[in-house]
Amino acid sequence: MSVDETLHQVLDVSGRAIAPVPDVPKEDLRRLHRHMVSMRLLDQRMLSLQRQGRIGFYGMATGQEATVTGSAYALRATDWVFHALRETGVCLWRGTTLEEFICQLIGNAGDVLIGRQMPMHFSDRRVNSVAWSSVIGTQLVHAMGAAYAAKLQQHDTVCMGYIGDGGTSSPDFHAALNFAQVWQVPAVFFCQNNQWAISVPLSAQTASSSIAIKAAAYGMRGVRVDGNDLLAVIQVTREAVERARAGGGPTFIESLTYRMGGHSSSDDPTRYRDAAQVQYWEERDPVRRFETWLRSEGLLTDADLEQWTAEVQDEISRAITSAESLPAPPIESMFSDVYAQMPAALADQMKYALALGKGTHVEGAFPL
Ligand SMILES: Cc1ncc(C[n+]2csc(CCOP(=O)(O)OP(=O)(O)O)c2C)c(N)n1
Repeated sequence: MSVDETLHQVLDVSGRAIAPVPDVPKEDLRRLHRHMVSMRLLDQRMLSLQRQGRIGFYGMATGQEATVTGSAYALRATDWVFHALRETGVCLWRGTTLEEFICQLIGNAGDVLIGRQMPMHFSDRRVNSVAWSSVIGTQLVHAMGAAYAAKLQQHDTVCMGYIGDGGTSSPDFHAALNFAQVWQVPAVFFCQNNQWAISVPLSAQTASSSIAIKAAAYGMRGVRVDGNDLLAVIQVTREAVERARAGGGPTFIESLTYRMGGHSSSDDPTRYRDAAQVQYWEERDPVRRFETWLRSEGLLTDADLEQWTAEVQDEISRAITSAESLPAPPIESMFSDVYAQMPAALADQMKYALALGKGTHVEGAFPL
């Protein structure tokens, strides 16, 4: 199976089409742009909440809006997503609401994960997004396993596993790609190469000529796309997804992009990288590039942008207000979802915890 290390592009850096544009309905093109705008605004607002101490932790996808949105667009609602820190935008595209997302950042009663995950470790079963771990790379093994199950059960489901460039140095990356190709499972492995793994640059991550070339070691098809070019990402991901769905086996996609902000709200990237590099990528901004093309096609006006920005800011404000008004998850939720029938000892502990939660002293509770 071949690896194509050419960087696939549909738009050049200035937003001019240099290759055939994939078939996407006009209304979707506008929706895709609005989604990228909302991802960017959401990042700004959430980072500000974190700085005010209203949420504990946040991970931005600023600069990566096209790679996230374009890859999400290529999937069907019935497909499964195995993502990590930078792909919450995939869930939002698939129907998670802003309020649900913010509730997870707070870990309150409106959190679909009932406060059991770190902030930003979002997943949502209603949009087929699977729970993930901070341990980078593990989600690819899960994607591969679910894809294997889909194959055995003859579902026409595709499983999309996301990973970062740093994650490609993990043993799980190797295990997932190797098994997936040997068993020809309907998976797509999508690497957002944002060129930094916290403070480790790509040059210290791998000596390979690209990330895509790593597919060759597994006999897998590998492709490389300009991740700041929304249309190219849609095209390349769509091909891979449809190929997997048709029984043609997995694909490994390297989507070249750049992490404009810090690794997370706990990081200060000015301590380890050059302002000139950031400036270089600022000039390749994915949102502006797509916007320029939309305008040239007569699909976007200043008035649209103004309206969307105002609408999204308002949606975020309302979601924050509503999320912050909710209480903590109920105490019972600490005990649920473990056993089909709660064992007596656990039921006892729940009783004590409930009483303690109400401030009632319980004789003999939790002898320490
Ligand atoms: C197995 C493992 N090793 C190290 C870490 C610490 N760690 C957390 S995020 C991260 C960098 C991840 O970089 P990358 O995979 O490129 O994804 P990005 O955060 O850039 O999207 C590291 C090393 C971890 N969580 N898991």
